[in-house]
Amino acid sequence: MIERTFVMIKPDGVGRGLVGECIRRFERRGLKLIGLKMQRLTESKAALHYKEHAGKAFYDALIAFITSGPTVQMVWEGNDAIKQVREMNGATNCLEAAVGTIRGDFGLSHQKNLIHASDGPETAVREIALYFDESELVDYELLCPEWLQ
Ligand code: FUP
Repeated sequence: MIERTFVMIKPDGVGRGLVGECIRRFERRGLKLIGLKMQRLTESKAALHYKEHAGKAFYDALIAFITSGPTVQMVWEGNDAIKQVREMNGATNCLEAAVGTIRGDFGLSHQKNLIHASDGPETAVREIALYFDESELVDYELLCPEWLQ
């Protein structure tokens, strides 16, 4: 089933010059980039993004980290995109992420884990709407989409 998922490259991913690497992986997999922007998150935006974690022991440090530098927001579309992107990112803690995933190949931290992706269909809808107007999502055809179904 064709799905949309929200992906964000975190301040460590931007600061380490891994934006292109992440985009390259998703593009080569066959996913379609339909939304893209860059911003430094305000505390209030970060609090909305991570509202499910409010009150947890790691919450304050997480908000400080995610607002510490620029981030890149993307919407990717494709067959089973939500699960496939999560698998390409790897386990939340980079120390437990499989080699071959973005976190397993480029990270060594639990908190500074380079990239975020929606964990389910409802989350994807909520997160896309948090960062993008529908008018900012672009409709176009990839070359040879029949190879990706
Ligand atoms: P994920 O779904 O992989 O983005 O992970 P979670 O929603 O469980 O956690 C959100 C972020 O909080 C993670 F990306 C990293 C951070 N975190 C910690 O710093 N410590 C923890 O114990 C758990 C999560």
